[in-house]
Amino acid sequence: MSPIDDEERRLRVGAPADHAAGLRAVRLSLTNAVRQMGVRKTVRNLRPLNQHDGVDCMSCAWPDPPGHRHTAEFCENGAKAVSWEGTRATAGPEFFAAHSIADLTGRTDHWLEKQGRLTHPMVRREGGTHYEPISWDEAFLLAGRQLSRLGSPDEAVFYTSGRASNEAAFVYQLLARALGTNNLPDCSNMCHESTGTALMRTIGVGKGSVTLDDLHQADLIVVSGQNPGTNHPRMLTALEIAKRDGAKILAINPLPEAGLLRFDNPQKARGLVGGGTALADRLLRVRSNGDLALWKAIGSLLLARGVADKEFIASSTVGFEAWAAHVARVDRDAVLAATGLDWAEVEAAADMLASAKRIVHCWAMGITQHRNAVATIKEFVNVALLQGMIGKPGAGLCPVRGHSNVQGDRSMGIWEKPPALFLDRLRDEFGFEPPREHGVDAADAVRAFRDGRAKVFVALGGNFVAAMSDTEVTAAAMRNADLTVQISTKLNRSHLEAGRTALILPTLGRTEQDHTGGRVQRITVEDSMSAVHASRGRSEPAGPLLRSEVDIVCAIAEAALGDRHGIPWAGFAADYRTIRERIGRVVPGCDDYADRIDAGGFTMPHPPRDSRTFPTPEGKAVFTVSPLEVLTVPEGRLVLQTLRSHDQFNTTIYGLDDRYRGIRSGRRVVFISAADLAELGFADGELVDLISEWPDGERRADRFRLVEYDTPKGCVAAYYPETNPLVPLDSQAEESGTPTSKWVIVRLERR
Ligand SMILES: Nc1nc2c(c(=O)[nH]1)N[C@H]1C(S)=C(S)[C@@H](COP(=O)(O)OP(=O)(O)OC[C@H]3O[C@@H](n4cnc5c(=O)[nH]c(N)nc54)[C@H](O)[C@@H]3O)O[C@H]1N2
Ligand SMILES: Nc1nc2c(c(=O)[nH]1)N[C@H]1C(S)=C(S)[C@@H](COP(=O)(O)OP(=O)(O)OC[C@H]3O[C@@H](n4cnc5c(=O)[nH]c(N)nc54)[C@H](O)[C@@H]3O)O[C@H]1N2
Ligand SMILES: [Mo]
Repeated sequence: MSPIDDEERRLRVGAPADHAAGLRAVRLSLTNAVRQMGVRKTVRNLRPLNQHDGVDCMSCAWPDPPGHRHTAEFCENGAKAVSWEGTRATAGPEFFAAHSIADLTGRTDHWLEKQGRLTHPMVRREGGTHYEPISWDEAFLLAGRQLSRLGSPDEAVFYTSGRASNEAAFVYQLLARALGTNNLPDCSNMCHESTGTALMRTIGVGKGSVTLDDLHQADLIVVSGQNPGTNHPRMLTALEIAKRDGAKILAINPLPEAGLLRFDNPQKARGLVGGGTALADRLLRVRSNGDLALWKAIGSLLLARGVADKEFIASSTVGFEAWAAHVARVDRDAVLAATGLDWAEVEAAADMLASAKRIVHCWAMGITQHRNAVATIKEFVNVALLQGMIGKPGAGLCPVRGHSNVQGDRSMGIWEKPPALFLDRLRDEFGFEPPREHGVDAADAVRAFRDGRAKVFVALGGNFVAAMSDTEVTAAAMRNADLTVQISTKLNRSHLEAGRTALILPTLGRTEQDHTGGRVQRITVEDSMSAVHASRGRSEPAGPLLRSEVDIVCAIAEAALGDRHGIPWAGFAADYRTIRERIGRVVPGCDDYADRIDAGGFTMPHPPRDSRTFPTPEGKAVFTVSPLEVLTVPEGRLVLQTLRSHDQFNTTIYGLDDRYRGIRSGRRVVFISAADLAELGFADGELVDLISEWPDGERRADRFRLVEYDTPKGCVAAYYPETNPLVPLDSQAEESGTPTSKWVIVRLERR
């Protein structure tokens, strides 16, 4: 029986949950942790999680509370991430001898990672059918030789997933730039790139402007396009604290996500006995992509009611008049068509904003992965500026980041469009002229390999083939590479759809002791609210051959560059503090980095948050005007959003359940409204193929079960990465280039 047949047979659909977390979640996470890691390792790994001088959890970028912390300062999904890394299962040379690459290609993503931790450097030589062991020295020689022989440094692409530490990220970008390229795409290109683009233009800093205290002190928290119950469970605690002090929550989401409705805090007796806290005071069931229109409408209503922080607007912003004139003309019918809401609902939401004194706007992928994502973010920034909700206690902009260190990686220079100041400081510190031309982002990287312009792909973590849009196109592009080098903890699709020669370099995870250079090494990370601190793994490495990311990157650099520019690669690997000293001299805002980390960490400067100064070209915060475009869908077609289940971390599938949405033992489902089922002539439970339509042709993903669900008419949802083959490579957000993973036009075909 094929894996898909098997999954189809087991799939069970029940009622969705109406609240998140609670005792059951804790029990499930502990049972699962002990099963995968054993009791000793469970205690060793979970106790220091998110504690002062502990291990930074890699499940999301939510910040740790500054003061008192609970004994168990982690969530169900954090425990899953730690158990997944800490598993006793391993996939070494015998495993790869027993399974050809063709065999592995036929397995599911869940099965691949479930085989356990990678323990040996492996190579698939040109024409080979299997991965075979290779020594570290030979692997570095091979990678170094290919990199040093390229016709142009731009034929190399260095991808980063947001789990890499600041130290690893810093030496990695140094390697790319010392070689001579800014080809540093990262998972951020598929994630919060739209946020960075919109915030840079409007407030001059591409990061959020709040601290955890601001959330606690807010009297209104807007949660747009985010499912915190699954993806940022510790955020629910912050929402609960704010609510206890009288805050209101406005959630904007097509789906009635359990974590937006009600929360049983597992850390408190009240949570344990049930009841819990009702979270969203109002849930606006916006139609997919309706947010831009919604915020224009809210802006116009607030203006009409005379809500404006006139002093702030006059002293600290530009562009107000043009924006006010623009939203005053917004057409109500267009807003209703785009949002699918009643006007009364829009007014009620505007009322909530009008009567609040301290507002925090939170958002995630439901906003950033749309064609007009940048315009949408700029639009609620307009509203935040109108109300002066930035740079004051209890108020601000709070993009909720995904990967635990994706923000830190950007600060360290993982960026295909590095700012000139960063490059100048890099030049001054290392005495070479870094390349100034922009590099490729994730989508352009695919195009470069597809068209033969790039030859070597190096990945510091992640699973590029499964995470990127247009799976077939991306996979074919990767197969076109001369060499792929994957620095990984677990087996995944990117190891199978790889270059003619392919290396897998197994690395330590964040929970593991790092004794590189014979000393106890720490690494550092930056959370979603710009707090930087150290993390030190506690458990025994999954195997004796594993090397740290820093060590691997420095060894590749040495093999590729020798002593070019006199960069002390071996010295960096032997003592990460020497990397932190360089970070302190290169990265803006990180002065005396090494010392301040030793003293317990610090929060990176953020001028709009700290002093209401805005480092835009105008020197002020900028109101922007974007056209209102109501995206329409041809007759008989639906808009598909691709999202996460409760049992996955991006392309890592922990299990086949999605408890909060009532799904068990299967992932190939499409959530669809009763109205669409009736209109299109389908029944709940039927099997369909999904076909996406795009000018350059159709794409298919086969065999999904229809699940009747409370989703707006015209909007369907299914899990990523199974649906990534449907997202066309060229379907990207304007300005930011992010794949439009939440806006894919599909039709259904009965099987
Ligand atoms: N356990 C766990 N934790 C994670 C991850 C994980 O996979 N598992 N991934 C990490 C990463 S990298 C990231 S980026 C974050 C992702 O965190 P989220 O952004 O919460 O992840 P998604 O599952 O993509 O959920 C998107 C949400 O947006 C809503 N949405 C979709 N389209 C629209 C729209 O047009 N408008 C509005 N208003 N809402 C919309 C969806 O209904 C859904 O609730 O989580 C991080 N944390
Ligand atoms: N259709 C669709 N596509 C999407 C999204 C979506 O919502 N819909 N979301 C996008 C988003 S927000 C993101 S962030 C990307 C995620 O893209 P990626 O970051 O590339 O993908 P992950 O699934 O997080 O990567 C998982 C792999 O990372 C490796 N790994 C785990 N831990 C470590 C470690 O400590 N070190 C190293 N070196 N490797 C490690 C393991 O081998 C594992 O298989 O996907 C994007 N793709
Ligand atoms: Mo992400």
